[in-house]
Amino acid sequence: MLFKQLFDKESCTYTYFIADLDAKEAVFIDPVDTQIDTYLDLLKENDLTLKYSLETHVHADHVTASGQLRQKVGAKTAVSSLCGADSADIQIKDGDVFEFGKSETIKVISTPGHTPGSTSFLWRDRIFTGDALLVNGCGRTDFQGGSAEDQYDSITQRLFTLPDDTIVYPGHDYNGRWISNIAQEQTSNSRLAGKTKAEFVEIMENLNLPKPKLIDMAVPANRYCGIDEEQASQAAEQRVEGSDPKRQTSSMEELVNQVLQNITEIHPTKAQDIISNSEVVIVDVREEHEFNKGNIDNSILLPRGLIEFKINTIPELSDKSATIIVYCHSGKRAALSADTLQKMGYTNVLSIAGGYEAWKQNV
Ligand SMILES: N[C@@H](CCC(=O)N[C@@H](CS)C(=O)NCC(=O)O)C(=O)O
Ligand SMILES: [Fe+2]
Repeated sequence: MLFKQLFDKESCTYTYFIADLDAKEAVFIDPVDTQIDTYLDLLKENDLTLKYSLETHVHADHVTASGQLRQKVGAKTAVSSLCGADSADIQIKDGDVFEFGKSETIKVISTPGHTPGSTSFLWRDRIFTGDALLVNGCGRTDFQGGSAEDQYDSITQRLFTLPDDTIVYPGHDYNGRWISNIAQEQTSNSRLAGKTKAEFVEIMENLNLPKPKLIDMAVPANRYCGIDEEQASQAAEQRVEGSDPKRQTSSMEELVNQVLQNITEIHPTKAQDIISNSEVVIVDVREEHEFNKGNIDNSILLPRGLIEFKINTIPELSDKSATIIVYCHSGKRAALSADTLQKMGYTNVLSIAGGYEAWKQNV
């Protein structure tokens, strides 16, 4: 095996590289776009095929190299289904298992808090915690739909229940530390050791950290795996069309089927009826290039993956009891968005069945 902990000095990000040198297969976790040449050299020098490029979350402080790794060496990109990064090949959910090499497995443990889609990966006796648990710290929870309460539960119930000597590999360190282990964090992490949930939340609410320098550029770019939006959207459409029955991770179709049980879909003519007769906020959750080609009158553009990031900047969405009608191209992204909005506390969300395509045919 070959295992490397790589460091990007600009963003203080750790990237992990795991390779089975006999089976010639490798995996990256959280690659950074500016380091792409190092990654390609590593693969070439060892004659390796890159099977997966995994993300612990949609990063706010750097752009991922996942999309480039997909384009250049054919890796499958993977990120939590809760991140709204529809262009990733694999929409990860808790409990998924990635297999590579002769018999290596990486198990997915959902650890929301820093962002709703934050994920940790367990490989052998090593846990890659992204920005959930850091060495003597943890990821901030004040943007991208973060939640200090969820962070506390993720760390104390999911990570601190791993064996004591599990090695912790963080997503960042700003003070030159590289690793830790579960016992050490449990006993000495200053934000968590011996702290109640309420004490933890108070600490997190008073961090007063400046915004990451690249956030306004990095979050939108990372929803497309760090590459050009149109190319990434095309890749996403191809992925949704052709599902792989042998895959151990969930497809977009499965996710949509699950959320359809929790949300309310309405026929386009019913939507038009509501729009003509009452006060509603119409939200188009497609991408900007799709919106620009035609949309429902008076709709607001809020792409699905930017909902948590941008919602506070939209005055029409400040009232959580407002009637909100969401739509996308064919109904899938709108269903997922309606579910997200409901989870954020919106109580009156409707999704147009069949999306803008059905709207055009019926209205
Ligand atoms: N100064 C850094 C800020 C980095 C930052 O806010 N990092 C996030 C992770 S994306 C965090 O959770 N930091 C935790 C901390 O600084 O305690 C930048 O501008 O990029
Ligand atoms: Fe982060």
